[in-house]
Amino acid sequence: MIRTLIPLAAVAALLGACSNDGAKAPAGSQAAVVVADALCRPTPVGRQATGCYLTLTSPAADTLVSISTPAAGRTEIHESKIESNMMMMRQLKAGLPLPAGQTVELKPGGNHIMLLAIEQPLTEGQTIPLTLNFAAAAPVTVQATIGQPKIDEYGTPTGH
Ligand SMILES: [Cu+2]
Repeated sequence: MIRTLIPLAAVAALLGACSNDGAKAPAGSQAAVVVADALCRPTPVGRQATGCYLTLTSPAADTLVSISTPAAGRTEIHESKIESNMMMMRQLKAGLPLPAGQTVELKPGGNHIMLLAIEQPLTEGQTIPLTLNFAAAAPVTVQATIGQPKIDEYGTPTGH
């Protein structure tokens, strides 16, 4: 097992070295996590919770540990799983791992940010700030649009 892993690790190191040659990363500067396409669903009538989706690309291995926003009393990072035909959500208490250089997608039916204890209903077209806190990188604040995602929990296009 170890014998087969060593050559793979060597190849990975070479590939890593190659891609680093082209990147302009001045020594001492901490590269920021890139956050894109932040979207939160409107709060359903009478509900104080909703889900948010976005993509994260961290240049170095890191962990999304928490989210802060004035729009919600509490936030959690959730995973979704279909169990016995039911969509179940569970909190990722240790945060969401971000492998180096990989785009991690938070989307309906997958990992997502849960806003809880929302006092002011979130309505379509509004924007709210989301601050993402990481284990190593500096926090990043993005403006999330309130709207319906293009796919539902089961990956079916919603027509939005
Ligand atoms: Cu959830």
